[in-house]
Amino acid sequence: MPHARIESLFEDVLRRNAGEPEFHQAAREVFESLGQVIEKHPQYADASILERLCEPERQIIFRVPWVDDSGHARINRGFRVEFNSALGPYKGGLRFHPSVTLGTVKFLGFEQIFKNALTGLPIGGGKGGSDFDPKGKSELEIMRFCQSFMTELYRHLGEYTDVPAGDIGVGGREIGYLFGQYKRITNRYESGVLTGKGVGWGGSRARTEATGYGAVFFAEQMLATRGESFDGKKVLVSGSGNVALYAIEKVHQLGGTVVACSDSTGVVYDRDGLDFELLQQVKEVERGRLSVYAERRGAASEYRAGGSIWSIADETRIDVALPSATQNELDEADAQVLVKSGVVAVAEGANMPSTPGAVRVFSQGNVLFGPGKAANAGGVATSALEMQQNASRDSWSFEYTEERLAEIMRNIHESCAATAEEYGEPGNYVLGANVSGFTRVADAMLALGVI
Ligand code: NDP
Ligand code: 2IT
Repeated sequence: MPHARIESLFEDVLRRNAGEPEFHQAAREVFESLGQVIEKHPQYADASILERLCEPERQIIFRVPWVDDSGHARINRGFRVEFNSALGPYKGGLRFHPSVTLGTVKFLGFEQIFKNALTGLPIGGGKGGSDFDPKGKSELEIMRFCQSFMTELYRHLGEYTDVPAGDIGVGGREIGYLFGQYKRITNRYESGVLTGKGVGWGGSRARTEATGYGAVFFAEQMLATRGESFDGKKVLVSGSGNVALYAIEKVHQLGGTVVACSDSTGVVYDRDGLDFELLQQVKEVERGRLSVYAERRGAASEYRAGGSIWSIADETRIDVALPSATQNELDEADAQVLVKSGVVAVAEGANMPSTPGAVRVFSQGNVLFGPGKAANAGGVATSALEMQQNASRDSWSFEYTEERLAEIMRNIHESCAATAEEYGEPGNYVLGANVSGFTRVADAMLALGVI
């Protein structure tokens, strides 16, 4: 840590949040960028802005009881961490995955504060979820779970208070059940209380595509600083969920070729490029596994059960990597393989997918590295556009919404690049994103007083 006060504050974060290593990791990464800012602006330290930022405004933990198809009562744990509302209502997704703990939700909520500030839109930071595992559950079990989850959470939500959306394991189907239950309990058709809704009932066009498209737009901007584009580039995209899928589509539209993607059980490697339509059919429509995609694709596809997607860079030259599955999925050794392969740009579609060691390797290797809070901000930004449409009872075209998204990603890139330059580290998007996001939230917190 570059600064004594920040160092001692980080010790406090460790002590006050024991057993939450992902939160520690996210906080450490932001703190490491803030030395110069704190020196330059003593008013932030005087008002204990960092201390306040690390303490969520409110944390809600609740029991989620539901009945499975065989009639057994099942219990999960629900979370919502309302981290910071200096810039707007708490905003951030819900994650349903068996690995979810309070620490997971806190790391995601903390990242979300700065990400949302970077969008320039009026949204605060929050995150939620449950250790519920949607895998292998029937449609009715998913519905009952979502209804029970909302029966407890609804009292904390509202379009001016807290506006959840999707994340891992939560997509349009789950948002539908959650919204239905909210509407039923409150007797209000309050469209702006959730985002990621279906286009036919208050959702925004391009929200489904927004995170993946946005990550590719961000990478495109980074490449442009070196006079390069996606045209002819060979790309790896990890994951095969919402973010990965639409990152793949956009890379192909821009003339690049995505040769591999993955899920938690394996990797598909298609030397001549993935078949986006087939992938979308298997993953989004049929909710199938990647192994099914590989089977249907036949000789054009190789399925590697349990394999690592990054090791493909050991076999063939890779130009761009877009980690889009989950946290800490790309470690130092993976980063070394990518750098050796000649990778020029990495943009994080997922939240914190690269370990600190991996980020160091990219930086030493002069790789353009777009951290998640900048590169994947297109999803939440388009959620804010959905809130705008809901507030005006309007519905925009796909083309208009996508152009707004592209413009927001250009602005985020510009403000990260300009801030990095101002702080003497041109090209350091980690520093640029952390300082730029922090400054916007900190200035609003100063203006609002000690609350
Ligand atoms: P999905 O649930 O649609 O897809 C998740 C993908 O990641 C699946 O392929 C899944 O494989 C894989 N995955 C999840 N957990 C693990 C794990 N522990 N180990 C290995 N693979 C895993 O989620 P999203 O695409 O929405 O989210 C992906 C990432 O993007 C997350 O980090 C999320 O926080 C981030 N993000 C999402 C946004 C959004 O708008 N949805 C916005 C910004 C960031 P499997 O099916 O086998 O579990
Ligand atoms: O990590 C994220 O930014 C999201 N999961 C999207 C949040 C949102 O409110 O759209």
